[in-house]
Amino acid sequence: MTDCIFCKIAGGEFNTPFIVETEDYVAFRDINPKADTHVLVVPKKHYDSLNELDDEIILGKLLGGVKRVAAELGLKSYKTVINTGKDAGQEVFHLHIHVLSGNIKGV
Ligand code: DGP
Repeated sequence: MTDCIFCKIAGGEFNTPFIVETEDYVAFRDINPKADTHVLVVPKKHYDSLNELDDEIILGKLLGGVKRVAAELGLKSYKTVINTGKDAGQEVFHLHIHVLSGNIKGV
């Protein structure tokens, strides 16, 4: 999607540093961190939310991405969150998994 900020980030348009990158997803730091460490794991393919995801393989890969972020950053304890829909607090309508660790304020 041309007007999607996470599509642009995942496509490398802003030279965002990636903690992990594979052919399927990228992981980068949240611009408005709600914990000492706050990373987003984002598929390269656009899905508005979990509700639109039609590929369970990619879901497994994204969770694998969470583990890889934790290993890369040495996180022993962390929370993962997927907000689905406006009423649940989703602001960016490109599926993403939050990874939060240390002084978590909530997302
Ligand atoms: P959610 O509420 O689940 O849709 O979370 C969206 C998150 O995305 C929110 O914590 C802030 C973050 N975010 C929004 N725009 C940008 C951006 O341009 N860059 C980065 N790194 N994070 C962003």
